[in-house]
Amino acid sequence: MSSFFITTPIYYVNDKPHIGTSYTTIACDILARYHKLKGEDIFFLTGTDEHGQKVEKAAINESIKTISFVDKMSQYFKDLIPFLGCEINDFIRTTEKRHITASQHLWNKIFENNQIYLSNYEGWYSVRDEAFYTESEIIKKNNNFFAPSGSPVEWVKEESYFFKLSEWQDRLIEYYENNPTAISPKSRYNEVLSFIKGGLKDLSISRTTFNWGIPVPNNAKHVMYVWIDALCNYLTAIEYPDTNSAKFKKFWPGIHIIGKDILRFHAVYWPAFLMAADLDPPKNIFAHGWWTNEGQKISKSLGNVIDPYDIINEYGLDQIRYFLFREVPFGNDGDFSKKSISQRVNADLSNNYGNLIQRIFSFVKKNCDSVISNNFTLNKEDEKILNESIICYQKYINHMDNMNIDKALKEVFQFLSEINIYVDKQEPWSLKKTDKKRMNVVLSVSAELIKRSTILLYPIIPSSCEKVFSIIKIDKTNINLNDFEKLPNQKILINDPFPIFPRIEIDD
Ligand code: ME8
Repeated sequence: MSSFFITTPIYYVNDKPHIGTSYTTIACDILARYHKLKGEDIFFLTGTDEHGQKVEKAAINESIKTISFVDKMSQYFKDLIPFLGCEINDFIRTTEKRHITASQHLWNKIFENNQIYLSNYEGWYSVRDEAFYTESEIIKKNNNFFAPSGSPVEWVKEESYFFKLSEWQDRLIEYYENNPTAISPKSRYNEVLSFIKGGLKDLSISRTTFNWGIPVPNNAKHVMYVWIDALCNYLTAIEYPDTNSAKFKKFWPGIHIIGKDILRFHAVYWPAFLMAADLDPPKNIFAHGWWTNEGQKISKSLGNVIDPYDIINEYGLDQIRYFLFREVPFGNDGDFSKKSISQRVNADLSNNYGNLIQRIFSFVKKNCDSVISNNFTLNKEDEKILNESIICYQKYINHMDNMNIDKALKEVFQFLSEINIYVDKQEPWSLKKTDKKRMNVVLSVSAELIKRSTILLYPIIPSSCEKVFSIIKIDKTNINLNDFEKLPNQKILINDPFPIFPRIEIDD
C-alpha cells in the first residue's frame, strides 16, 4: 500500500488560532482525505510550536508561568481541529518529551558530522518572525529598523552555535535542479533556487539570552534556535531517532504544506539540516498564498482577525471549506469577503449541487415510492453523460495529484451543471406520464451521477457529502476512488431528502 505523510506548520501558541492557520490545516485535511479515498495509508500531522522568545514574551505579558500558558494555548489549536472537520493522525507539541529527545538527537547527529561550530552572533533578530536578518535586508523608517516582513528587529550580540549552511549551497542547488517538483508552485521553486544561488551564510542555531527552549546537548547555557527545534517535529512524529521504525520507514520523506511566509525555513534550512544528519529532504514543499480580510492585511492591531468559530457558525463548515478552496487558486493570495462567500455558496452549493440533489430525490420520493430502480438500459444521451463523468474524474485526479484543489473543484461543478442540463433535457416529470420505464432509467443515471460527484467532493466538504450518502444509503467506509465507474446493480430505497445547502440572504 502506498503511503502519504502530510504536515501543517506547527503553529506558534503566542496567540489563538485564526482563519489563516485554519486554512492550512483544512488544506492538509482535504489532501489527506483524497489520498485516503485512493486507498493510500495516510499520516496527517499538525501541532503547536511552543518554544522561543515570542511565546515566552506572550506568557510574560499574561503573567502566567510559561508552561501553563503553552498548555492552555495549545489546547485551543487541538480543540479547533474537529470543528474544522479535520481528521488528524497525530498532534505534536514541541514541549513533549519525545520531541526534546528527537531534537537533541538531530542536533548531535549534525554536530558529529562536523556541521556545527561555536562562535559569536552579532546582528539583527526579529522576535515576531523568530528570524535572523542580514544588514542588507533591513529597512530603516524614522530611526526604527524593520525586517522585509514589516516586523521590528533588534540588534543582538551573543555567543552562539552556527550551522555550516554555506557548505550546503552546492548540494542544495544540485538537489533542486535534479528535483524540479520538490517545491510548488513553480514560482516558489524559482524563488528558492535564486535565493540559494545568491549565496548562503552560516546560520546561528542557538540562543543564550533566554532559556525557554530545548537545551543544546552538552552545553545547557544554550537553547536551540526555535526553528531547528520546530522543524524537527516532522521527524519526531514518525518516531525519529528510531529511523528503523516501521512508521519512519513508511512515511519519510513527507509533504509539508506551509504559507509562503515560512518558505525559506522549510526549503533552504530544513533540507540542509536533514542532509547534514544523513536524512532525505522532504518529498515536496507546497507554499500557499496569503489571505487578506476585505482587502486588508489580517492583523491583531487592525482588529480584523477572523475567528474560525465565528465565521463557521455564521456560514456553515462546508460552506467555508468550499469557499476557501474554490475561490482562490491554491498557491495564490486571496481576499476573504462576506459577499464573495455568499455568492459562491448560493451559486455553486445551493443552486447547482443542492438543487440537483433536492429535485432528483424529492421526485423519487414523490413518484417512485422512494425507490431508485437502478435500471441502466442506456440510450446515447445516458452513455454520453456517464462518459463525461469519467472524463471529469480523470481531470479531477490529475488536479488533486498536483494539489490544484481549486481546479479539481471547478471540474466537478462544471460537471454538475452538465448533469442539471441532462435532467432538464430528459424531463423525468414528463416521462412520468408517457414512459415510466425510461423515467426510471433517467432517475437511475441522475442518482448515479450525483453519487459520483459526491464522491469527488467528499474530501473537500465531507459532512455535507455524508448527508448525501445517507440519503442514498452509501456506507462512507466503503468508498474508494478506484471503484468510481462501478454501477450499482440493486434497487435503493432512499431516505427522505432534506435541504443540504440553504441559500444565504445577501444584504445590499
Ligand atoms: O510560522 N493567510 O507559525 P505561525 C494564509 N511556528 N495562511 C496563514 C495566514 C494568512 N493570513 N496567517 C497564518 C510559524 N497562516 C511557525 C511554523 S513549522 C516547523 C513552524 C498560516 O503560527 C500559514 O500556513 O506563525 C503560515 O505559514 C502559518 O499559518 C504560520 O503560522
